[in-house]
Amino acid sequence: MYWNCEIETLTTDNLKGLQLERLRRTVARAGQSQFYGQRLEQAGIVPDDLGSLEDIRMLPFTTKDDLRTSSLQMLTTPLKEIIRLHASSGTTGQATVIYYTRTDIELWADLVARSLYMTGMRQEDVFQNMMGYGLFTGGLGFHYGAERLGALTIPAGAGNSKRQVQLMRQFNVTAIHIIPSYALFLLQTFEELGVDPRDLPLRLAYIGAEPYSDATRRRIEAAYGVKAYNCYGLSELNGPGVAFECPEQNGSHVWEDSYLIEVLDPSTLDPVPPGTVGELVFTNLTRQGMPLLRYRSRDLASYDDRPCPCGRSSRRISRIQGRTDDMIILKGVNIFPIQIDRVLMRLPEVASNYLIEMQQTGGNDQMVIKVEVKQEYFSEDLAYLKGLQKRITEALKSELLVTPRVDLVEHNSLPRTEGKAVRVVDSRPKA
Ligand code: ADP
Ligand code: K
Ligand code: ZN
Repeated sequence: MYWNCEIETLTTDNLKGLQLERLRRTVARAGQSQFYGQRLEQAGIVPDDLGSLEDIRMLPFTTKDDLRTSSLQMLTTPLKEIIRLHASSGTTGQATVIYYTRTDIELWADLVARSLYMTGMRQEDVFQNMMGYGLFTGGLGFHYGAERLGALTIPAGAGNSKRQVQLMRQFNVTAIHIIPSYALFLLQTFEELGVDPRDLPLRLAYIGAEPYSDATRRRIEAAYGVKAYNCYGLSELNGPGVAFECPEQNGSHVWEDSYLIEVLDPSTLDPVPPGTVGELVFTNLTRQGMPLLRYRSRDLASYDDRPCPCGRSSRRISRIQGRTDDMIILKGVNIFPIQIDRVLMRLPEVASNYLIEMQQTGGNDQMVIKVEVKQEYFSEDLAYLKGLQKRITEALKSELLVTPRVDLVEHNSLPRTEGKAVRVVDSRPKA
């Protein structure tokens, strides 16, 4: 049941003890880099000052901008010890680069293996990894983890939909790793090929890399006949496998023996209580080449410290509500795309894609949501379509508290990417 029983079921006190010991070691190690050497000296902190985990608040934060300008200066070892680099996808600007030693790669693979094992993957499984191989961590990160576990691993990569379906059939694939928006899109290829994914031996899907609602997860589970698990990670902290859902599907366990998590109010930077949404801030506890201290992820979620029936002691985080960068402000109301996802994906008439457009007309901001309608509902009956449009608008209004304009569009008419979905287009003039 557990990949690493001792670590996964530590008592809370022992887990905290381990974290404190590793935190001190990490601060000492980070201090050997030019970047943190200076930062820690400016702050006047030495590892022995950390008497408890709460003392982490004495340490300086690390931001995405720090990484953009100084990632080489964060290395604690000479380049000859570094064997790999990855970069973030660059979703919100210039990509950031992360360097790994051999030990870093091994520890990371072990965490991914631990995550997959937790959800029931075993050596007998055949695993198709449909994430982009390359600089993006979702490809190689999962690949090494699944191999570490011992599953037969197919490095399918992203895109090429027909081939994905063929591979699944040819090799009796039982587990897939796929971006959720792509999983919904791929259903159409299945349909074109006359294949029902529920007839395949598939039983597990790992979905993450972009925000999505539980309604999207349930759609994927129903259409593929699988249990779909949320996986969360970011390249800055290694990549996938920072937090992962257990079979209870009640939030994602953060691997706290390796990542120290803080959930902070993004404006005051004070810790928020369990259940309150805040910014996730992470500190590496085992990384060698490039340990990050208090990295501000800009991802928003809440945490839950109640015991989980699965017996693992690590705390759980909620679904990511969005990034601080993704927040849309409309008529003074804060909106995250996942709220729109939640409403739309619950409606049976709505197909798998939608686009949020921020427009300005006559000095007023307007949100236009283009919604793809399933073929069988896209009738020529105008009265029916008008009624549908009205129902969707009402459902969105009660969730968002402002009224968007809803445009119904034909199935498959909105732009697609093979990677993370682009949900928001802002065509307003820049202030
Ligand atoms: P980028 O920040 O450029 O997209 P990464 O490829 O490292 O770079 O992606 C990490 C980010 O992807 C996270 O910070 C988070 O915003 C998003 N992400 C990853 N997994 C999930 C998930 N399960 N749910 C929601 N968002 C996720
Ligand atoms: K095997
Ligand atoms: Zn659990």
